[in-house]
Amino acid sequence: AAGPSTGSADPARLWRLAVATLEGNWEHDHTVPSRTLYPHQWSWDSAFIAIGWAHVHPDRAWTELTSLFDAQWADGRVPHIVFNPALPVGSYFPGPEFWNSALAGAAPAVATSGLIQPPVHALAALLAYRRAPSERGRSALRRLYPRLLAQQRYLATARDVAGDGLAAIVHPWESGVDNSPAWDAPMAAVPADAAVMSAYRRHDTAHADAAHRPTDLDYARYVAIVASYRDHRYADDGLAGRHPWLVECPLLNAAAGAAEHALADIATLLGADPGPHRQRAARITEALVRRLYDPVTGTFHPRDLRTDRLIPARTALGLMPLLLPDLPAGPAATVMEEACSARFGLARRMDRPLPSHDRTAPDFEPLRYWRGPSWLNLAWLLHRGLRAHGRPDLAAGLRRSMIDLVARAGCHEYFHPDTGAGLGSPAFAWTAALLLDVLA
Ligand code: 9WN
Repeated sequence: AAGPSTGSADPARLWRLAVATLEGNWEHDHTVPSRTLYPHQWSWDSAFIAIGWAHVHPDRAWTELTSLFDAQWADGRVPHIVFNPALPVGSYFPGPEFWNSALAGAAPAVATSGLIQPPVHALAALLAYRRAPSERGRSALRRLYPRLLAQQRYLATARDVAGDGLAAIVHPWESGVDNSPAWDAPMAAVPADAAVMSAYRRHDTAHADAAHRPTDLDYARYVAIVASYRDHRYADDGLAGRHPWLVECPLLNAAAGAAEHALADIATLLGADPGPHRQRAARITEALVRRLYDPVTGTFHPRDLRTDRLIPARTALGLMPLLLPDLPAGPAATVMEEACSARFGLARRMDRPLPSHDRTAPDFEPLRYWRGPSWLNLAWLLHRGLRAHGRPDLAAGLRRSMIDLVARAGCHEYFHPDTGAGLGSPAFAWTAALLLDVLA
C-alpha cells in the first residue's frame, strides 16, 4: 500500500518528503519536533533541525538557533523546552505552569523548562555556516558565539558537580534518551509511586501508543525529580547533597567536547583564538576516558554520582564518544568493536537499523522509546564519529540503513529495530532534517 510515507528510496522523493515535513512543522521562528506530541521548541531538536534547514532554507537555520538562544538563562543554561505562549494550557505535559521558570532569577521572560539537553548547537551552527556561508550567517554566527561560550561555561562550572571535568545531568530528560535502560538503576532510587500520576494528565499517551512510551511510574519519578530541582529554584549549588538523580552521561559530555572543537573552528572563522577551545576539548576527552570508559567492557558507561559507580547497561550512549576526533586510538578501537558486535550490528551492509540499546540484553524492548527502537539522531551522531575515525566504509553502511528506514516508513520519530516500522510521532522534524543532511 503506497501512502505518502511509504515507497522507494528515490533520493528526490525522500528529499521532497523531508522538506515537506520540516515545512509542516515550521512555526514562525522555530520548528516544532512534532505537531501532536511536542508542539513547543526543544533544545537539541532545534540544533538537528537547523542542520536540515541549512540545506534548503538557510535563513531558517539561523532563526531556529537564534530563537532558542533568545531563551538562554542568565547563568548560561539553554532550556530544553521553550514554551510557545500562543498555545492553550494542556498542549503538553508538563507545561509552563508546572515548570514555573519565573521562580529562578536567571530565567528569561519567556516560559521555559529548567533543564538542559546535549549541547549539539555549536556543531549545528558550524555545519549550517559551512553548508551555506553568507553575510546573514556570519552575523548570526558572530551573535551566537558568546552565547555558545556561555552554554559551555555553564556545563563546565555549575554542572561539574563531581569536580572531575565532566558535566552532570540532573534529570533523565536532560540526556535526551529519557527512559534508556541506562537510567533504570538511578531511577529506581528515586522515591515515587505511579499513583502520583493520577493528579496529572499525561498528554503523550493521547497521541502515541502507551506501550511505546515511558510508563506511569517513570513519569511519577520524572515529576518528582523536577519538583526537587524546582523547589530549589533550579539552583545548582549543593546538588550533590540534596538532589535525587545525578549522573554523568557519555553522550552529553561527548557533545560538550565536540562543541569545543566546533567552537574552535567558529573562532577561526570569526578571527578569534581557537586555542582555548582545543584545550578545553582535550580536557573533556581526557575526563571522559578517565571517568566513563571501562576497559573491561571496552565501551563508555554513564556514572551514577549517587553511588560513584559506572552503570553496567551497554546502551548506544556508550558509542557516542566516537564523535570526539581526539578520542585516543585504544578506546576508539574497542568502541568500534562494540558497535560492530551483535549488540549494535554496525556493518558495511546492515541487515537491521542501529538500535538504541544492546539487542542481546534481556531488557531490550523493540517498541518502547529509548529502550531498543532505532533513532535517526543517534545514527547521525555515530555516522559523524565513524567518519572522524577513518571508517567511511562503516559510515556508508549506516547511512544506507538510515535512508532505508525513512524510505520504508516515512519521517517517523523512531523505528522498530527489527522490522523498521515507524513508531511514535509521524512527521518528526529531526528525522527529516538529518535525512536531508545525509542525502546532501
Ligand atoms: C521530554 C522532543 C523531545 C526530544 C527528547 C525525547 C522527547 C520529551 C518527552 O521528545 O522528550 O523532553 O515528552 O518525552 O526523548 O530527546 O528532545 O522531540
